[in-house]
Amino acid sequence: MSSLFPALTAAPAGRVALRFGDRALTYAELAAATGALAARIADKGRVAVWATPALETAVAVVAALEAGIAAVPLNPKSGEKELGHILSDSAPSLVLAAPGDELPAPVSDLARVDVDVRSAAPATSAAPTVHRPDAQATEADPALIVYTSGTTGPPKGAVIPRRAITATLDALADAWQWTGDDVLVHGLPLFHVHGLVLGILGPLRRGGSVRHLGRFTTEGVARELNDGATMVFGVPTMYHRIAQALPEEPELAKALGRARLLVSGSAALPVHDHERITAATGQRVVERYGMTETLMNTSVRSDGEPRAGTVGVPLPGVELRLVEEDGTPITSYDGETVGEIQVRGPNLFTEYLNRPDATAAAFTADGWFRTGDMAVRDPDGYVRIVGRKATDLIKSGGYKIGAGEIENALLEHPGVREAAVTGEPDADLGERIVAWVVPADPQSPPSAAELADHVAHRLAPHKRPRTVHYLTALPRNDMGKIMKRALAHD
Ligand code: MCA
Ligand code: AMP
Repeated sequence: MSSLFPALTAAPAGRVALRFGDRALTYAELAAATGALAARIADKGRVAVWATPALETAVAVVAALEAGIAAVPLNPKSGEKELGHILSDSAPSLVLAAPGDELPAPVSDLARVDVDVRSAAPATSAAPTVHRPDAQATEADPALIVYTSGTTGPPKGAVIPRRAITATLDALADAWQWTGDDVLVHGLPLFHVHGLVLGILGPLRRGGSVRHLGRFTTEGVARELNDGATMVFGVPTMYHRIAQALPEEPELAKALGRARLLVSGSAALPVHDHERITAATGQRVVERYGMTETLMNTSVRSDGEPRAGTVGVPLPGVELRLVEEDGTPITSYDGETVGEIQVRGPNLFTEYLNRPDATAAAFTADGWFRTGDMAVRDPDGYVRIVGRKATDLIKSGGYKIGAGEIENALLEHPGVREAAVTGEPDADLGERIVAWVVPADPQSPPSAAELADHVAHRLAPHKRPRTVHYLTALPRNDMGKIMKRALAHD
């Protein structure tokens, strides 16, 4: 079986693989660091990674993959409840973290291995010969377990096999003519597929470079594009911020004009933002469509016709169909008939960890994965996503957030008697989280800031409600079910 990262031994040893701020690793240095760490953890089963936006996270994940074991990336901003769930569900043997990183409970209860990014080999020497046990791993073995929200309950761990990573990255290389000459810039978090698989493992599989901004800024994007970066990956909120900044930052327009490829994903990029960016820079942003469970399914190809508002065509190796409510495949390509997207292919996850019920529900009897995304197909096969089946899934800043999870957290606040959560359109975030709360004591309701903090600290900051409405009762139907549509239109 071929290595996930042939470039670790084949790329010119002095080529820069990773750069985070003023810290960088060449391929030779990366091979030395990951080789040493892989040898240390090869018999450790499954490991957690404290996924800060830092060199150590990239080294830790590559080392785990080189060792042929699975990595569970942890959001360092997750609260105790969320981390507790992920750790008890995935049961890692240890956590990989940067030296000096303070780990909160319950992560601090795990055995810890510090990631040393400066193991041995000098920068200019050829890549060292290190025992690379991933030669033993099979394509079906788990590579990553990435936690993703559902409509209700705590997040589920999507088990992503090695095969899915190679299949998706190689299909994207074909669609985007992505090579080792590309230098990618982004500021995405490293505990989700977008930032980690596409944004770090992608360039490393190609033998190219990635420059991570630590945190996204328009200035950072402009600086890197002016200094040789060729590609940008971002969520729509980042492109919206770019579109907003363009009138005031002529340097940004020039820098974007230099890029080979601008890619947006994780949520729909509004046509207005597409148009503003194209008008100011002459560039067209390319959209691709994926999911934690499926990695990438479709993309506008860099050699194809760019079309704002579509996510392009199925990637090589991906089978995609639209189905009616009753599962009947839709055969027309008329740009009008709406159906649920179902996909099949080597890019898919294998299961939700410890959740055979949820895994079974996610697939049809003949192996198609039900995405829950609703779409139409243009006559030439371009897919347009028009909505989602579940209104209880909110996409905010590109993060998928289940309403039920936030409702449960709100109900755990002593000042809350009843709670419902909805998503509302937001120009910056796509959707913002709105909480509808019946306070336990109407005379002294908990403040909106207190409830936001409560959710941020239990779950994660991006799951906090941005708006809180106070009600005397939630609208319910005869069955006692909360009528969220009535809420949203109040
Ligand atoms: C504010 N903050 C708080 C609170 N209020 N912290 C704790 N408690 C509070 N009450 C902090 C935040 O932690 C953050 O800290 C800062 O204030 C700003 O918060 P926020 O407004 O939420 O963040 P933002 O800067 O506006 O974030 C926008 C963003 C972000 C950068 C676009 O949403 C983002 O990185 N999105 C990417 C999501 C993503 O990668 N999704 C991929 C999954 P600080 O400033 O220190 O951070 S989808 C996927 O993988 C599939 C496969 C796909 O298709 O891609
Ligand atoms: P996640 O579960 O966080 O990986 O998010 C996956 C979901 O993000 C998909 O099911 C889609 O709803 C959405 N998504 C990803 N990329 C796009 C895109 N380019 N356009 C519209 N929605 C997208």
